[in-house]
Parts: sequence; C-alpha cells; structure tokens
Amino acid sequence: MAYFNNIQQIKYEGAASTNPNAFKFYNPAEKIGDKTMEEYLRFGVAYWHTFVADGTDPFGAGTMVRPWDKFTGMDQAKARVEAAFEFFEKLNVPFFCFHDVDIAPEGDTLRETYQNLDTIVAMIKDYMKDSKTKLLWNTVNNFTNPRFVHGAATSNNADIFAYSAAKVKKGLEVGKELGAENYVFWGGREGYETLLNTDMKLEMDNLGRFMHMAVDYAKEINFDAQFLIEPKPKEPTTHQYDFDVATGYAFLQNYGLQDHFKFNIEANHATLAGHTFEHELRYARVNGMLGSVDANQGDPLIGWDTDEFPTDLYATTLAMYEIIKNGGLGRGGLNFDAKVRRGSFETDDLFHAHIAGMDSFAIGLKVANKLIEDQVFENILDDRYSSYKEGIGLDIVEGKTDFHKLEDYALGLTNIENKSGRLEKIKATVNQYLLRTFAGE
Ligand code: XUL
Ligand code: CO
Repeated sequence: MAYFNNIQQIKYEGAASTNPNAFKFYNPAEKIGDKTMEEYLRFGVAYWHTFVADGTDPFGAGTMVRPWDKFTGMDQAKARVEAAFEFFEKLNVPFFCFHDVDIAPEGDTLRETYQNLDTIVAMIKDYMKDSKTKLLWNTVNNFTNPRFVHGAATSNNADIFAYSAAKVKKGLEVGKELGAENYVFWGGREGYETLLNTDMKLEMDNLGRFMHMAVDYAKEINFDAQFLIEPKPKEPTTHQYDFDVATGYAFLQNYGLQDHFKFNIEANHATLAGHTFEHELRYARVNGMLGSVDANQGDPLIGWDTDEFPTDLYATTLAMYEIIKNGGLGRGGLNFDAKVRRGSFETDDLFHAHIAGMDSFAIGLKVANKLIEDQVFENILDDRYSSYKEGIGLDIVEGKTDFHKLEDYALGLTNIENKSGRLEKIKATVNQYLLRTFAGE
C-alpha cells in the first residue's frame, strides 16, 4: 500500500526550481571539500514528529489526520512502518530515529510491551533489508507515561528506577538488533521541580549508577553504538540535570563516564539554555565531545521547545562551520527533531518541511566550507590572539610564567593598547559569504 501517492521521488533540481517537491540546494553527490554532501549531512527523520504527532498542543486537539490513522493499535504501528519506509525512500534520507513508544504501543504489562516491540522491530528489520535508510539512533521514552511522574533514573521511587532500567535494557537490545549507530539518553524527567522535596545528591548519584549499568550492558551484548547525552535545561522539569553541554560534561567527568559518551546537541535546547546553537556545538567540539545533532530551531519570541524545522541560514552556516571543523559528525548525524506547525496539517507538509530543513543545511554546509577555505574566522582569530604568539603571551601559553614573573612584567608596562573586535565588519563579511556563495563569485 502507498501512503504518499501524490509524491514522487524528491530530486535535486537546483536553485532556480519552483517545484515544491524538489531539493534546490541539497545535492547528495556534490563534493564539498573532501566529502559529499550526503556524507557530511547524514540526515535523519524523527519517527515521533513525522509519523506519530498529530498537532495536539496544550490548548487544542490534533489537527493532522494521516493516512495510517484509519488503523489503531498494532495495525496502526505496522502501517506507520510501511509509510515510514516509503517516506524515507521518496525523501532519499540515509537515517531515522525513534523512541520505543513511537514504533509500538505499550501493552498492559512490561512483558506485553516487549512483545509489541519485538513484532515491530522484526518488521522494521525486514524493511531495512531493502532500504538504504539506517537507524541513526534509538532511545526509550521514560517520560510520557504517568509512572514517570517523579522521574525515571532520578525518581524517588526505586521501583521506577528498576522499570526504567528494564526499558533501557530492552532499548539497547533493539538498537543492537537494528544496527543503530548511536543510542541517545535524553533525561526527559531527570530533574526536579523544587528542592523542598528533592534529594539532589541521591538523584544525581542514581543517574550516574544508571548510566554505568547501561554502559556495562551494552558491552555485555556487544552493542558498539556511540552513547549520547542530549542536554536540555528545562521542560518538562524546571531544573533538568543535563542542563547544557558544560553541565552534562561535568556530570560525566564526576561519575567517570566521560570516555563512554558524547553529546547529541539540539538547537532549540541550546537556545532554551540561553546559549546559541553554535555555542553548544563549540563547547562539545573543543572538548572532543561532539557526537550528533538534533537539527531544529526555536522561536525567539517563545520560551519553550517549539521544535521547528531549521530554516535560519545564519544558524545552519555557523553550525556547519563547527561540524566541518570537527571533521564531520563521525557516527552521528543531523536528526530533524522537528515538527510541522499545527496549522501545517496536510501530509504534503511533511515533505515540504524536510526539504526546507535539508536545503537549509546544504546551504549552511556550502557557505561554511567557503568560509573555511578562505580561512575567514581563522585569520580573524590569528590576528585577535596574536599577543600569545610572542613575548609574555608565548611564555603564558607555554607554561613558563607564574604570578611573580607576571607581576614584574605588569609593573613595567607603561602603555597598554587594545584593538577593536571589529564585530560589525565580521557580520557583514558573513552576510557577503551567505549571498555570494551561490552567486558563483
Ligand atoms: C525532547 C527531545 C527528545 C529527544 C529524544 O525535547 O528533544 O525528543 O530528542 O528523547
Ligand atoms: Co531532541
């Protein structure tokens, strides 16, 4: 059965195309530096937003009626798998991602939930045999069901800690079965509302214990996926333990986990934390911790996680700059953790949204590559930090100074000069690159 009858294979038609169902900039085989666009961009479709979400928001019911909604229960889950693989093929995406509950409904007992999962996982495995689309990552949803009201691994209730562990154990087995490249931990309710009833130390210690058990079990079953922590500062809890990359990195180091994890960085989570997307990517990159990306964007006027498809070219350019400087994303990718707006309720919107996101990252990749070829930021930094290349600056970075030596030096200074940071000139240069990269100049 076909679910997207009116959509043909999405192809690259170039910047002048007016076909809404074509790529204007994403040309998978095109070489950018030493890799193809497809190798750099490693796009993934998020199962939950694309095949499960229906546009429900806190004030209104779902607006989206999908072709698979004529079924319910396991029949609907099976229809979603068929639709998903048709969608992946038509869009020509290399990857997809899911939570356990996205692919199969929960049963009345954990055992029944496992059985539902096994049935759908076998079906997905079968479809993957004839598909180029692979599993970028899977995870488990330990936050939606009311049992997770006080958290999962950080719940005050030890039974919930155990239940959460069982679900992650199964998630690791599913990831192995489907050859997942990564396994993601987003601490949905791993945080707290108020300290008035929270033992922060016990909760964080338990989270550390939980992660060690996950690492151990993956080793036991020879599941060699890259483990990723996905930071988010708030929502659903007021204080999430994995607030941002820096906080997550401190947690990993504190519990001796830093060699087993990298980060999955989501743009909208970065902005919720009061950072830019590129700040989080840079923090991870310079610490060797950049693993994968949840590619979306937030609304600057709204203080929650709107998960929009990424279309801000300035942001995609600066993100791709970090990714190229990282030598690519390795086993990671760019997962569209993004949903069509509630008003974009027609099924065609799913294609248009992904095309918009893929084209925006393709533009970002080309512009960032040009900026790097011309060493634009590298030259700016070279000049701006030139005081560390000679004299006292060189002594500082080579570890040849102490406070006595620095005081002697400072006392001898008669005239200190600073140079302009030239921010406006730099921003104008980035704009020039954005506009000229596609003008062929
Ligand atoms: C929630 C979020 C999740 C994770 C996976 O904000 O980003 O969907 O990506 O659990
Ligand atoms: Co995400």
